[in-house]
Amino acid sequence: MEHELFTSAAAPLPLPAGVAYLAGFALAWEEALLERLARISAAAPFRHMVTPGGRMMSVAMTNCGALGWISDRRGYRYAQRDPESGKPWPALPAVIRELAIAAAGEAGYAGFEPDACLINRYTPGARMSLHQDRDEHDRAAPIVSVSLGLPAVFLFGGLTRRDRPLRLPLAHGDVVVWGGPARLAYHGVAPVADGQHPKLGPQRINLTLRRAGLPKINAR
Ligand code: MD6
Ligand code: FE
Repeated sequence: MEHELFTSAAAPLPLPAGVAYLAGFALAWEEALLERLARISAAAPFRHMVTPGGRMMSVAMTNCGALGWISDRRGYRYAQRDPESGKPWPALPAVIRELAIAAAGEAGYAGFEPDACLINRYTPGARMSLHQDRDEHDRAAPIVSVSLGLPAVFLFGGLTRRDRPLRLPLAHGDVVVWGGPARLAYHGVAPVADGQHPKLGPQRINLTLRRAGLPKINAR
């Protein structure tokens, strides 16, 4: 895969084309984000979903926005309702939408309009194995990834599972935007190390904002 030097002074590594690392970009929204996260997780609590193969994920998840990403024995997909409650997901708060649009614009993706926000909660030891994000109907749109709480190492490889992943440390407030030629790159999160974050305690929260487009036909 091609590499280019990213322009941020804080970028720790050369990143694949299509990926932008915006160090601390979400810090200006921190207070509002934490308040909205508390409301969302009260309405749609974090839960450990099961993979189609039957394994319980170590990451706990919830969603806000018109569409939410879910996994169960039937597969991975976007759904308009929380399967636990049968209710629509909590609305995407304006501040989260605005943060995502600003970050996408900063990264060169004008006109981003997210319709899905997956919220991942990692406690120490939780991880996400290498995967591609392929459940979105709209793959022209980028993905905006906001990290809060404990630091983590984001792994990103290339377009095949065999490409050895780069290791990008992500801290509270960092934003990664991901699209174009990197849209289908394999990526994951290394096991989160023990620790305490002053605002969030022993957890890492990641928001991934996407334009999922129409839910798949089998969505409920
Ligand atoms: C996470 N993120 O950081 C997991 N996918 O918790 C993802 O899987 C992800 O952060 C696509 C683009 C950005 C991401
Ligand atoms: Fe992903």
